[in-house]
Amino acid sequence: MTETKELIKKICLLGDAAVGKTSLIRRYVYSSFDDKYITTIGTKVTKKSLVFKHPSQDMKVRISLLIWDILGQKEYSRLHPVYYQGAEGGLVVADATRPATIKSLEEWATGFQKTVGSVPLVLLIHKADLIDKSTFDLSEAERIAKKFNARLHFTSAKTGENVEASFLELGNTLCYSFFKKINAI
Ligand code: G3D
Ligand code: MG
Repeated sequence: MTETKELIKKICLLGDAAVGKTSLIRRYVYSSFDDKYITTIGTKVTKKSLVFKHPSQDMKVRISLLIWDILGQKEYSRLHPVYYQGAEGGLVVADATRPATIKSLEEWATGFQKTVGSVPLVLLIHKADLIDKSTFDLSEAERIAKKFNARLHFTSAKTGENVEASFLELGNTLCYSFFKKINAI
C-alpha cells in the first residue's frame, strides 16, 4: 500500500494593498473571481490540500497548505512579523498596472525573510489581463526575482492564468524539501 505522509505548511500572500492577493486566493481555492471589492479584515486563513507522488518511490505526500491573506496597508506593518511567524513559503504579488507595487516586491520579500529565514518565494506580476505582456518591462521584477532565487510569473485572477500553477509550484518546492529532509531524494 502506498504510504502517505501528511504535512501542514503555512504560506503567506504578500504585497501592497489592492494588488490582488485576496482575489488570487479566491480564484485558487474557490475557482471564482468577483469584481466586487472585499476588504480583507486583519488576516484570513484558507486551507487547500495538495497531493504529490514521489518520483520513484511508493510514497505520497499530502500537503495541507494554510494560505494566509493579509492587509497590505502600511498602517498594519507592525503586525506583519506576527503574521509571518512559522511560514514556510510566500507568494509576493505586484500589480502589473502599478510600477510602484513592483518596486515594493523587494521590501516585502526582505521583511518576510527577515522573520522566517530564506524560505522559497514565488513572485507574481498580477492582473496580467490588463497589460500587453509582449511590451511589458520586466527588468526590475527580474532583478528582484534573481536576488531571492524566486520564479516569476504573470498571473490573472480574472482569466485564471497561472494561478493554480503558481501555488502548485510553491507546494512542489515544499514537497521536494521534505523528500530531501527525509533522505528520500
Ligand atoms: P488585495 O487583497 O491585494 O488588497 P484584491 O487585492 O484581491 O482585493 O483586489 C483589488 C482589486 O483588483 C479588486 O478590484 C479586484 O477585483 C481587482 N483584481 C484582482 N485581481 C485581478 C486580476 O487578475 N485582473 C483584474 N483585471 N483585476 C483584478 P476593485 O475594482 O474591486 O478594487
Ligand atoms: Mg485583500
